[in-house]
Amino acid sequence: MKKLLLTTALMLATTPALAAEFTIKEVTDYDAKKQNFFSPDKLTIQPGDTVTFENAQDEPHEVMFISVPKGVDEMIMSPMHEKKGDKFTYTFTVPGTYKFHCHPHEKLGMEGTLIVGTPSKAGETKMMDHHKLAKKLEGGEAAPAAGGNVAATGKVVNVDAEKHTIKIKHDPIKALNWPVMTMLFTAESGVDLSSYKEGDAVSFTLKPAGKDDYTISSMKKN
Ligand SMILES: [Cu+2]
Repeated sequence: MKKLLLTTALMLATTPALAAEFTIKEVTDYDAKKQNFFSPDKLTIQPGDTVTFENAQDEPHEVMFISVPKGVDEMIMSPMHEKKGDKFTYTFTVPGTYKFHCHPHEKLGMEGTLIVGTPSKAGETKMMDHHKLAKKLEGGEAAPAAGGNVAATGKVVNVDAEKHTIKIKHDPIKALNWPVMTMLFTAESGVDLSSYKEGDAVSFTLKPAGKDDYTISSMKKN
């Protein structure tokens, strides 16, 4: 056995490394502290390796590379992953540091880092103007930066009045670049959730709460 291991080690040392394949899952977990995340959100691979981004459930996610090594001359971006199992595969050849996020969940902190070979040093990466590109692809107007409150509509999925949380399948929210998503929101203490139930059509206001979060500051039935 020892001899076999040694032989294998020698083979690895003398033959070029085979390209490896990795998977990063796009996860929505309403019980997690951060509801939308990449798993893993940090990964180191070698040049020539392939990464598949795969949706773990039927919630929409979309991978966009926002910062890449200067030698990369194309936009690395997946189509919208609407369904469980939707995936996007890319082979990384240029060494350095790559940062990516999920476009719909950008403002909710769904992001990750990929190192190919060795990390980039300061000044060796460039930002990708993905918002301009997304605008082109969607053929619409760029959404205004969401500095303040945002009006939204949707349908109630379920309510936990005691915890002050409500799960809503919201309509597209242009101001945040959000497609239809089912999301768990916390309501401010002044919002009484006890009168809402599954299936209610609602209008509500989202208020920025910290870097990656929004709370419901007002709500009414339609
Ligand atoms: Cu996402």
